[in-house]
Amino acid sequence: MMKKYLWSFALSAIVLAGCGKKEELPAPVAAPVASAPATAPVNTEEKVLNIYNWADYIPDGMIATFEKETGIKVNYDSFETNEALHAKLVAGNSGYDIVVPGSVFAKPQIEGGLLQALDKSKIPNLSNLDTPMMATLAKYTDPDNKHLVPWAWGFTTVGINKNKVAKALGETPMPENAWDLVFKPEYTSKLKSCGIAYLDSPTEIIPVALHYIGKDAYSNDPADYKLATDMLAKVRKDVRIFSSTMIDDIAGGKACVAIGWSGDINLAADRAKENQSKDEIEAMLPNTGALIFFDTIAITKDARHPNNAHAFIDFYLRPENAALMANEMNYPTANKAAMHLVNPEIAANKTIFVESDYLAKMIPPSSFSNEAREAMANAYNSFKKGK
Ligand code: SPD
Repeated sequence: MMKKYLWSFALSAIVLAGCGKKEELPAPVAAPVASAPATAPVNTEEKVLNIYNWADYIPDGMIATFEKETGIKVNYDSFETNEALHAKLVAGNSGYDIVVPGSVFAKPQIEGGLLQALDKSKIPNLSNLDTPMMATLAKYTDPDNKHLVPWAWGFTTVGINKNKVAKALGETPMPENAWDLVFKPEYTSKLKSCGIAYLDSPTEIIPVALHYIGKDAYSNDPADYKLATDMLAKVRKDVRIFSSTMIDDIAGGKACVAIGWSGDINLAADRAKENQSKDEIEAMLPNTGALIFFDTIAITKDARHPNNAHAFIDFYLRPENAALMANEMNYPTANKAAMHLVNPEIAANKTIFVESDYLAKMIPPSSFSNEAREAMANAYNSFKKGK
């Protein structure tokens, strides 16, 4: 228990440190209103809730439990990239009440008025969240925690099928830096035979490429994107797949190495075991660090069912539901009250709940200006087309 507390505090400290602050104690988070009014207002909304979340991010049965308990019918759709969600929000009238942007995009979405402030009196379970993590989110993404509640966090890294990679590399030993496997021609030229997959998103690939070449992963300078794509161009011919479905790509044998998300790579590992495959799949901890992300629940500005949305957020923040997400989806939760319900096997997995020594090497999330994202998309598209 104590170890887990230290872990969450360490994450907050790392994120603060990465943002140029030294050992500063997190600002206290405003206490959520925990008690319901004497007479709770009646929810007169139609009993519908439209949710748009990342693929493979919710345990089976969680929606059915919510529907049974509340009588609210949930329409649940999924997306694969922050860009896809962002485009829907910018276009307006998405029809979604709840969305789950990565914090990199949530910040400009808040600033652009695309998300509404939460009514904290309707979310008493906010008090279950880890205070230092909420302070971090407040400081760098969502001042006063007005709009966002963490769904989960994780990191972008390299996932491998160990046996296939070893076979394809032959005499060449594994590199010290796992990013070499996807960015260095010496390795990609060998691994192309068993399949290299990249996430299909400018804001996923350019930041890890920037980090690899020693630049700020969250640089807003288009000149840095040019340096990143110059590096990427050298391995472009070796990349077989651009997709955000690394679970299928790796577990299904289409790729032996992928740039992907920690939890999804661990899900691919679980799937291989379920299928009694000999393949051993592993989320790597590159010695130069990996990129941390936070995915956050928010209510859209034009949500037609905001009361139902608040009810779902409060439901998700129950310790048993947050723990179920961690246990089944392999992503750490920011719900401190859920930590004692996380399976020991998941809590002990160092590629899910990474140790504080490795956390110190990780790159904390930040965000990009709208102009930078546009420049990044252009650079990425040229790279992808091989131009
Ligand atoms: N299967 C759920 C994947 C969630 C990934 N979110 C990643 C955001 C990183 N930029």
